[in-house]
Amino acid sequence: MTTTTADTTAAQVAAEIRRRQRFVVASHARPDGDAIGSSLAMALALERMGKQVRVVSKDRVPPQMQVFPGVDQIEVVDRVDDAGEAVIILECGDVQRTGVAGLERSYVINIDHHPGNTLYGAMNWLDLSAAACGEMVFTLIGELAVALTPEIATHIYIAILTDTGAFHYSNITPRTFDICRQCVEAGVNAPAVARSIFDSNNLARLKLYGAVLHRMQLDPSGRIATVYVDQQLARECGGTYEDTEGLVNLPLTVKDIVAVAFFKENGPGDWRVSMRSKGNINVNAVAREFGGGGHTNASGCSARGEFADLKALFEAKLTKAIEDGK
Ligand SMILES: [Mn+2]
Repeated sequence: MTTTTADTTAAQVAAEIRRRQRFVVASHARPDGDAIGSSLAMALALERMGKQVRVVSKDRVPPQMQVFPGVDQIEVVDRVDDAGEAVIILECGDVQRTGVAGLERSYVINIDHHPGNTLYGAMNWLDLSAAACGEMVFTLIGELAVALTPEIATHIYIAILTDTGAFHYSNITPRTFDICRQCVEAGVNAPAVARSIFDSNNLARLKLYGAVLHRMQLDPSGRIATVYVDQQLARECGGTYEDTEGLVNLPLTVKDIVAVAFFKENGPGDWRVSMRSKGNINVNAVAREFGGGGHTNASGCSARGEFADLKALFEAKLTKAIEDGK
């Protein structure tokens, strides 16, 4: 059965999974906790059903995630030649976000919680109310009647913990905590997971945080923080760009700061912009103006130009987002 609308249910997805044997599971490039957790929870559940499954990723798993079960089975690839009987794509608003070629040759099951999903699958199951794609995978695993092992539960928990900004974002619902409760009952060591993900810094990273925060600038209202890092600063501190993951969240620990734009220079005049916000301030709307996306409180996009010009531009966009969120 092929559905072209987003009205699909978890039960329909489960039915399509049951009738197939060989799967590829993929998520987005530069995988985050939801991408990795959702993919591995899905893969581990399929394996328990006796299915064959490959997990592929365009980019490697960040170091702080490498300690978790099953991470070593993720294949870092640019393309797949044999996409199995079905490809399950998690967490991707469009198929290009995987960064992996050849996936669309198979029967694509698109499972996502991002607004603006392009419905690229043969089957499209969307739930914009899910705090993490991991919540959807949890529901699907229940439909498939696979028991919640400690390993599967750990990956669901990682997905939720990271995609809610450690329970800071406005996407949280009672269901979020109900799923987390069931994960902890199934054996998740919640403090150990949090320590691994959030407290695995090295000294170079901490120094880089310090240098970047030292250059932080506030808009005249004091509500919007702008931080930026270029290759030279990263080198001087002995850190890498990978070490700046998580830094974007730090300015929001200041009570009066409600939105952050974090600029990373990829090359001359070529910037990756990550944004974070509190409450109803919709940084996804800002990111989408620049061809990016994400969620209300956490989004990203690319932008070209001089830093000073981009800083002014994003401050103006974020000021409008603050006003729209009131
Ligand atoms: Mn997600």
